[in-house]
Amino acid sequence: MAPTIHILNGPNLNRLGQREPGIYGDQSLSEIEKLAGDRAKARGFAIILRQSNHEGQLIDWIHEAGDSAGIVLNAGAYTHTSIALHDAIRSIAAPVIEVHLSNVFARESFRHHSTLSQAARGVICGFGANSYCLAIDALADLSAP
Ligand code: CA2
Repeated sequence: MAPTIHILNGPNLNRLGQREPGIYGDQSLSEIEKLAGDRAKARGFAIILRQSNHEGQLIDWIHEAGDSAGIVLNAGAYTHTSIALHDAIRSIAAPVIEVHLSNVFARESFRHHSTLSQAARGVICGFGANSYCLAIDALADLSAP
């Protein structure tokens, strides 16, 4: 059976494609998920796709994915505030790749700090929807024998 990876998206990412295309691109979350699904399949993974606007729900899903082949996590603005998500990442064995559509370092200073990066296996930002595909490639490389 194919190993499973989880793509978890946080608050407001369900609004993609409707506003601020100059920052986040013009694709909807469903379109990004389709792209990620295709890449995951090409890299031999089964994929679980989820989005929530609620921190506790994201924490529960991180726990659930704890023994999977990995998590691609765009925690939205919780990236910059959430010690609970940091602790959730540290509480599981699966590698977590933090992703962002935008280059957060080229934006407002409150986006320059991530509470998650220290706990994550790696961080990819600034490549739009391709950030997710690059993260899936990274998980595939990590699982390679
Ligand atoms: O660049 C990213 O992927 C972010 O994680 C997106 C978050 C933001 O808070 C992070 O700093 C960087 C925002 C999620 C989407 O917010 C929208 C805002 C306007 C229109 C549509 C979505």
